[in-house]
Amino acid sequence: MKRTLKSLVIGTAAAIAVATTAPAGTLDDVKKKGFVQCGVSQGLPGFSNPDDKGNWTGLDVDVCRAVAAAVFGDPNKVKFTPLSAKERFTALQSGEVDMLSRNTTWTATRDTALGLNFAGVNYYDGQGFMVRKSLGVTSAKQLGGAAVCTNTGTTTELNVADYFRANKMQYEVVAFEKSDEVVKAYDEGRCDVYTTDRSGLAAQRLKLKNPDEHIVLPEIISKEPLGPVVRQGDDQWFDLVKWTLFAMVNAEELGVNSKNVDEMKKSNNPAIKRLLGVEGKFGENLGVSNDWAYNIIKHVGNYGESYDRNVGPKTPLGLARGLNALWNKGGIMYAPPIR
Ligand SMILES: N[C@@H](CCC(=O)N[C@@H](CS)C(=O)NCC(=O)O)C(=O)O
Repeated sequence: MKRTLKSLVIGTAAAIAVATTAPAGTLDDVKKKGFVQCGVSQGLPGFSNPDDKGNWTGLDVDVCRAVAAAVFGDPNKVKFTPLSAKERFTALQSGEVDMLSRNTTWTATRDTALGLNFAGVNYYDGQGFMVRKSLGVTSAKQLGGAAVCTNTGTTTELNVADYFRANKMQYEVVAFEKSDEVVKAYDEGRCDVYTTDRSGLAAQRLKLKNPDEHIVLPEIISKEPLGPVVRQGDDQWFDLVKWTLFAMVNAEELGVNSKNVDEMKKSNNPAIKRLLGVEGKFGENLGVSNDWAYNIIKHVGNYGESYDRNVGPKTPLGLARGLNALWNKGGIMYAPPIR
């Protein structure tokens, strides 16, 4: 609690400083200290989750590891700071973390007034509702009068207010800062509905006593483009995080993955040559070595590999690619070209 208050004060000061003095140099700082400090969620299976040995995995964790691989050629040169939704922005503004990769929705306010920059989208999502099957509800439109469990400091809170107001339904919010408190309250029946990003519902459902007794309703009530975030005013670091994500998406599009990347270095395809640093000085222009993307792909994989490993149909989350499929495969995942 104390830390939250302190970082809130620092966070406010830093936000003002960001807006006026534009401090830079995160890449140099990261190189000097030898690791990336990455803000992640406190435990969201498939996205950022520690095992019993403190080893973090997930789609969001992979973005942190990919940045470490781009800077150091080593995906392990990263330290993780678990942050609640409420704490996350002050932690980034104050410099406690170098970047945030934590199921964070790109919104206008966050991208402007908070002094932050979104480096892209690593998961296109939308907000949904989960209920007990025994409630007998099949549509969110039947939720009038419900007690709704959710997290504080999120877009979720705001969307649910909009949705119930627009549909002229009464509701009661039961909100907590920590996600596990939300899960517990919902599981204990203190609320009828659990609402968050649909990917979050798929992840948190796994923590319930009897996951099969719950269903996610069909309505998707918002756009939640989730992606990594950096401080405003540091274009070099912004570029690096942005192009790390783009490299993973471009690698999938070009058919380059962690298994074939060494072979692919011999490819005649000029786009692959540029991606892997065989031609051009794209890494140098980012302030890292020219094999930056090779290192990302070799050690972390392309976007599709990361998706399949962490959240895809063969994982406990079982999320279909949907919107997150590549733009030429029916989705909207698209990266500008490396040239
Ligand atoms: N995408 C929304 C919601 C993000 C959010 O914090 N969701 C909760 C519920 S899924 C969460 O991440 N919990 C995991 C944790 O705090 O470790 C936002 O950016 O405001």
